[in-house]
This record gives sequence, structure tokens and C-alpha cells, in this order.
Amino acid sequence: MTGYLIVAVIVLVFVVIFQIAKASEYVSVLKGEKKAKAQSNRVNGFLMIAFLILGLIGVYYCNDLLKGRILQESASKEGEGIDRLLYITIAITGAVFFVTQILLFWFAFKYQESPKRKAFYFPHNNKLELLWTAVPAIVLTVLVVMGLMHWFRITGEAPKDALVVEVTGKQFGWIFRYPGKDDVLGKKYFRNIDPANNSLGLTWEDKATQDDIVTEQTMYVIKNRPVQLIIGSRDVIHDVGLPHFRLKMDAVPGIPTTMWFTPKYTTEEMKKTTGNPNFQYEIACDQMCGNGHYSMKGIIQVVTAEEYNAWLAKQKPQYYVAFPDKEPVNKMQPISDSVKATAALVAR
Ligand SMILES: [Cu+2]
Repeated sequence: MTGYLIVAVIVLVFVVIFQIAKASEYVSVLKGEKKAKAQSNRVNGFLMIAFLILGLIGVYYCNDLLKGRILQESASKEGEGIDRLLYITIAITGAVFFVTQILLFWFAFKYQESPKRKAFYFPHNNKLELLWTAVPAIVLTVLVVMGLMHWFRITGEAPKDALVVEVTGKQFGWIFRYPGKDDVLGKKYFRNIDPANNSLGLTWEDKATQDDIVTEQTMYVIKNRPVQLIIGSRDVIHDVGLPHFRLKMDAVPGIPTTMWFTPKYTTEEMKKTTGNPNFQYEIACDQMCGNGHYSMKGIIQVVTAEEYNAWLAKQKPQYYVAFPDKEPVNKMQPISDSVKATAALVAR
């Protein structure tokens, strides 16, 4: 019943619109058709100009409103190249935007139908076709090549002194692994994954894993020292999005991806320059990865070399977390207890 009613209402609305259109047509005939057409052309011409002016004011207003609000300057040296590319792209496309939009609306106003003018028949021009195909093609090629050069740089080999951190995405969080004293990330195998004490599935038989340090949610890196991320995923595709450093890279299960960057400012320095005491460098997952996607926030703590070493000294290799009895300190425990007992005896 409701369905019929809706159909009836739609049909009636159409009938009403049709009748109004017909009535206005009769009115224009009575007025003199040509006059009505010329008048509506004029109204449309002025509307075009109004749209152009209001639109440009709107563009200026939005630009002014958002200036400096979205992000501060790049916090990584490599991000400066991205920013430069963005500004060049905006300058080129912006110039084209203003010229084409102004001409589009101005011409619609200026060259509206007039009894004093006859339209010029201009079907084709090879030179023009060539010009407006070749110029954008060359400009776009230059932009793409500049982008590619940058891409090859940040995904290519990292500087020799780079700190290496493995980043693994999971539903819904980030796991970080540092290679430990041997500077080698040991082997891992997904069947070894154990949520209790082996979240990455490290292969303990491989000696290189035994000093690897595993942390979650917060990654520590050093100011002015390049850091290479070796990125992977434990389940679905995630993405390491680093807006402050102007970088992002997919985290794909089974296919490691890499990128490197050099942080320019410590978190503390950023707190001062942004005037935000709660400032944090954020890792935002940039892939829709499931119902907890929104909560997949990681933190990058950029610190000085001394602070980093102090932090690192406090970290325990994951091997000892999984096997506390293997830890040298714990192995010593019975001896020190016996020493204490002997000392107590002697004291008596
Ligand atoms: Cu994710």
C-alpha cells in the first residue's frame, strides 16, 4: 500500500512540474518568446559571473582558514622533498585551475547569444591539439619522474649508519623489533606465533633472535639518525602512515616492505614548537583493516642518542621474557641466595 502511495506521489510531483513548465512556456509566448529567451540568457550569464566571484572568494577563504592548521613543516629530512613536490604540483595545477575556471565562466557571460554576433565555426586545429596534448604530457612526466626519484630514494638502500627497526602490523596495533647487540634481526616463522610471549613468531633456535628486543605501541628512534623500517603484517594489509614525517608504506603479510627517514626534531622539541604539551608523533594505520582500524595508533618517540641508549639499556630481549630461567640474572639467583645464607650464618 505504502509503495503505491509513493509511486502516486512521485507521478503527481512530475505532473505538477510538467504543468508549471508548460504554463511558463505559454507565458513566454504571450510575452514574446525571443525576449524571454534573451532575458533568461542574461540572468544565466550574470549567475555565471556571480558563481565565479563567490567561488574564488570561497577558495581564498578556505585556504586562509586552513593555512598552517593541517600540519607543521615536515619533521623528517626526506619529507622536505615530498613537501617541495606537493608545492610544485599545487603551483602548476593551481595556475591551470585559475586560468581555465576564469575563462570558462567569463566566456559564458561574455559570449552569450546576441543578435549582433554570429558564432564562428571552428571544428579542428592540429597545432592546438598538439599543443594541449604535449604540454600537459611533458609537465606530468616531469612531475612523475621527480616523484619516482624520491620514491626510489626512500625505499632504496638506507644509509650505513641507519637504525633498523622492524614494524609489524596486527589487528589492531603495532609490534616493533630491534635487532639487539648483534645488529641482526633473527628468523621468524608465523607458526611460532604465540600471543603469550612470542607475538612475532621468532624462531628461538636461531641465535640471532635471542637478543632481539620486542616492544609494542611505542617505537624509539634517534634525532638526526636515519631509521630504516622493515615493515610487515601478521594478518591483513595495514599501512604505516607517518603524517609528520610525510611518509607512508603498506604493511603486507608475507612481503616485507621498507622505507627510511631521518627525524629532524625530538618529541620534546615538537611539543615546544607546536605549543602542544601532549604532542606525539603518530603512526596511523592508513588501510581499512577491520572494525578496530580507528584504534590502531602507534607512537614514535624521537629522542636524543643518550636518551635512546638509556631506554635501550632498560629493555629485556624477548628471549628472556619467553624463557625467564635462561636469563643470566635469574641463573645467578640461587648462587646469590646461597651467598646470602652463608653471610647470615657467618654473621651468627
Ligand atoms: Cu591496520
